Amino acid sequence: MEAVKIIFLLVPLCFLEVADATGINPCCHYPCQNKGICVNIGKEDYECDCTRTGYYGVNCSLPSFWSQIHTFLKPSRSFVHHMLTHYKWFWDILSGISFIRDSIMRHVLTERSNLIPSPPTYNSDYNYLSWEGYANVSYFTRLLPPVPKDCPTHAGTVGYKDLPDAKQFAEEFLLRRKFIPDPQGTNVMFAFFAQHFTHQFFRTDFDRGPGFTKALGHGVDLTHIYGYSLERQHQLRLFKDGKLKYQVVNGEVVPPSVKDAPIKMKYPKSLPEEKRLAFGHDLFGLVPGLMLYATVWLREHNRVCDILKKEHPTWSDEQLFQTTRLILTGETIKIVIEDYVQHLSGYHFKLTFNPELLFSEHFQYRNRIAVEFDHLYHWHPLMPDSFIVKGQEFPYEEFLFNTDILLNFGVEALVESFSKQRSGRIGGGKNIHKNILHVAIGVIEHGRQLRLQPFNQYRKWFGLTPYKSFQELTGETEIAAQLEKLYGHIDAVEFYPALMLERPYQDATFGESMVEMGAPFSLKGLLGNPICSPDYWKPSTFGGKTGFDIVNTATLEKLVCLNVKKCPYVAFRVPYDIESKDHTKIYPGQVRDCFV
Ligand code: ACD
Repeated sequence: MEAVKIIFLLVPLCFLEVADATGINPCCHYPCQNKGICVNIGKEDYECDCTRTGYYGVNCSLPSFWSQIHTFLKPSRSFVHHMLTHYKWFWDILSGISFIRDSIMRHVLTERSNLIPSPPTYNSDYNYLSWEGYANVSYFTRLLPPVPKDCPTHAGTVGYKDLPDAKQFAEEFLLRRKFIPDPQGTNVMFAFFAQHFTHQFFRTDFDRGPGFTKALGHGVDLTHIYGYSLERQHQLRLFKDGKLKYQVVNGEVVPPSVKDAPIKMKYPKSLPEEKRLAFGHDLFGLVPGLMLYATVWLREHNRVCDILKKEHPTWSDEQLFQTTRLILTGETIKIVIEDYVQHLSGYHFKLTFNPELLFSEHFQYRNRIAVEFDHLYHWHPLMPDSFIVKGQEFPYEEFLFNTDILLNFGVEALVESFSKQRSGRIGGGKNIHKNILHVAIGVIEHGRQLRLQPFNQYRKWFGLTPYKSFQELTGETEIAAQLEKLYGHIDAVEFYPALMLERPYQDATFGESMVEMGAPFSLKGLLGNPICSPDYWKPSTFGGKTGFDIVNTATLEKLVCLNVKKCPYVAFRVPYDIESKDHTKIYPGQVRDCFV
């Protein structure tokens, strides 16, 4: 044992010699393992702070007894993922036994959330803990501090000095040649939900830089529905019975025009004023998919107001509005966990939204959006080559800013069409439509500007084994060889490019890292919402039992079908069996009676 310890102690000494000789900031080598914190001492020395890591030694590489037991007993992530996505009969049985289902769900929530530091730690200007970094919420937080500025390469010490040109990289590895449909049967309805929902908390403040955000609520605050300032919210409100402004076009309730709700929206100059609709988010006039969800949530808000008003005829407009907003917040989280993440995960285990599961745990009801989460969530491969509405094909040029598509086709037709059109596969590369490739180029460039640590450092942070080769990352040889030529070393590969090019799980939307990194940010963000805390999570917060029931029974299907005349096919998955060439064959999970 002593001999082993001596070897461990010698490793850092050898390493320090190298650092001495080269005069390189030793933290550029990421010497501290297992989440130890690297602190420079003088010019060429360092110290690893191993406090509460479960490891000790100069580089926090020696496991404590309990860490060894834990590592030994912990099954690999890919094994757990395999289990969860296979053996449906087994999960059907377990999901039916409520206390087992609850314990599994509690475990998922705590394991995932515990990976996210709370309170948040670093930001893009502070790679050490500081009050400014903590208190200034106009920054995105960061899981890992930026690569120190004095490191010899962008990745620290490995890799080439010059990175591949972002545009050339995206054109070579991310640009779609031929549409690759998502093997999980994900549809365009899902893609637009993702876009609509995430834009409430991903709003980079590009005027200040890619490390800043304009979404100061850092989570599910529904500012994309109600506006991100009180002034904007007030312009969108009717100030009667808690409701939002609306207009009726072709017999359908739709958002008001900017003439009636004068707020700043981004539209091309050529679009006449009466066709400009007003939304909580200034960019939601971009695509009819966003307009669709904005319309559905607007109707839902006013529908819930009517229900509350009936139960509480004495309530003011303000109380009706505020309570309805909390109900919609609960509905959103419920739908995201039980419909959206459930679909995305491909799990046979039934995920549940039940905040009470965490009441016996140590859990911080707060959240700060991380810049890594924002980058990870650039799921542009989801977007198809064109959009099919009631059999009519719209290329991007005709789809963008086309409010007529919403006004003329209406909610039911759009829901049905988007639910039946397949979206693209996110992982695996070469699947971003040319019209939106610039967004991916931007993410790569911003990742560099922000000095994001290399992908393998993030793998380690999330408890995953770092990839040893490019082949292991991509699961093939051709792209791997090209990447190796560009980066020189697997430890130099960048965060976003690697997430996109990682070998997807078999028949899945993306690979291991997207699941293992995306889930902690997501579940912490969802359950960290104040409405999930013990003081909020009770019927009175939602106006009583009726409101609480609305939250607890919310589904995507109800959201749509309670707000249209005739319930269309609505889901996050196409209705047909994607394995079969015959697309009239119905996917077994989707056979259902119409809700209303
Ligand atoms: C688990 C659950 C399954 C996780 C599967 C995939 C996760 C991958 C990416 C994130 C998915 C969805 C994001 C949803 C919501 C974001 C909410 C953010 C709120 C601030 O195994 O744990």
